[in-house]
Formats: sequence, structure tokens, C-alpha cells
Amino acid sequence: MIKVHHLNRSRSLRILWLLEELGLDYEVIRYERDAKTNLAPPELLALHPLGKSPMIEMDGRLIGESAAIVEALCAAHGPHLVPDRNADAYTTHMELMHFAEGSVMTPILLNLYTGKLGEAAAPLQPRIQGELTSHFAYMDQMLRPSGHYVLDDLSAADIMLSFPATVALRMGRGADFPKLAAFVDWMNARPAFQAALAKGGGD
Ligand SMILES: N[C@@H](CCC(=O)N[C@@H](CS)C(=O)NCC(=O)O)C(=O)O
Repeated sequence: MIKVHHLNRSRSLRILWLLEELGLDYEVIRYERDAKTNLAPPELLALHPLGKSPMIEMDGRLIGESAAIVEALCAAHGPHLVPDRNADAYTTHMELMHFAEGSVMTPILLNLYTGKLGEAAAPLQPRIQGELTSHFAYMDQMLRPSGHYVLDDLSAADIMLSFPATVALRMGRGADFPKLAAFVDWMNARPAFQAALAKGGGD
């Protein structure tokens, strides 16, 4: 059975969501962030040198990195969630799968960390806020008329972009980006997403 090493309040929720959408049997091993540092507990370091979540165990192998996990699960159990390799949409799929961790998380994390510095970070703020706006605007613009990324129904890119989209709304950017807000509403209304939330511990 697939095992998910799941950290509370983390990117790992999207892996639980994907597993629920695919109707697969899986086991969740839960880890709690340290109340003071917000970091993962050392038990995750025993599994992998980075000690981060998500990680899954599938077919005798430990896999880290959300996008790699999503690709591996789709290849094994959900090929309909990824466009055909010869289709033009496959290139968009690749762009968005990489964008979700490789691009938009940079200003999100800079905003989080510099937020702890108060006034000392003031000179950096215009640049960070500008990058957040351009990345969220891109995510809003890339939504198709169907309300999805890449395909006209759920796809792997929707799963990956659900995390930064949720962050955008939590940061109060929903009014600026109504299509992104509608995407997050649609996700929250999915029974599979609610089941994932419950299995992950509710946060
Ligand atoms: N690029 C990685 C990022 C993994 C990551 O940073 N996970 C966070 C949770 S959102 C984590 O484990 N943080 C706890 C820590 O760094 O101690 C991925 O997509 O899986």
C-alpha cells in the first residue's frame, strides 16, 4: 500500500487530495510541526536528508518532491490527469508543474521569512510584493474558461497549483484575482479534497 509522510499545514495536503481523487488505498503517517520553530520533527530526517514533507513510499521506493510524487502517482494510477506527451498541452503541463515549486514559491517564502524581520525588511518589500503580484496574476491568467489549468477538467497541474492558489487567498489577494478565488472555491467544494483534509488532520 502507498504510504504518505504527511506534515500538518503543508504542501503534503495536495498529495492526499490526489490520492483521494484517484480513489487509491493509502496510509497516512502524520507528523506535527514544532510549535515554536514551525519546522518538521526530526523523525522525517531519519527518512531523507532534507527531512521535508511530502514523501511517499510506493513500490518499495521513497519519493520526495511534490511534483515528482504527483507525476509518479499519475504515471502509475492516473494517466488521464496528464496530457498526452505529443499534445501541445503537455508543454504547458510541464511549465506549470515546475512553476508551482520552482517559481511562485520563491516570493511566497521570501514574504514569509522577511515578515519576521519587521522594519529591517522594508527595502525588500516592494520587490517581493511585485513578484507576488506578477506570479499570482500569471496563475489567474493561466486558468482556462473551464476554471482549470491545462485540461478542461482536473489535472495534475490543478493539484500542484492548489497550494500557491490557497496561499494567495490567505494573503487576501482573492479580490484582485477572481478566477484564482473561484478555483480555490471549486477545490474546497470537492468531496475528495474534504476527505483529504480529514485524513490529514483537518488543517
Ligand atoms: N519542493 C519541496 C518542498 C518541501 C517542503 O519544503 N516542505 C515543507 C512543508 S510545506 C516542510 O517540510 N517544511 C518543514 C521543514 O522545513 O522543516 C516539495 O515540493 O515537496
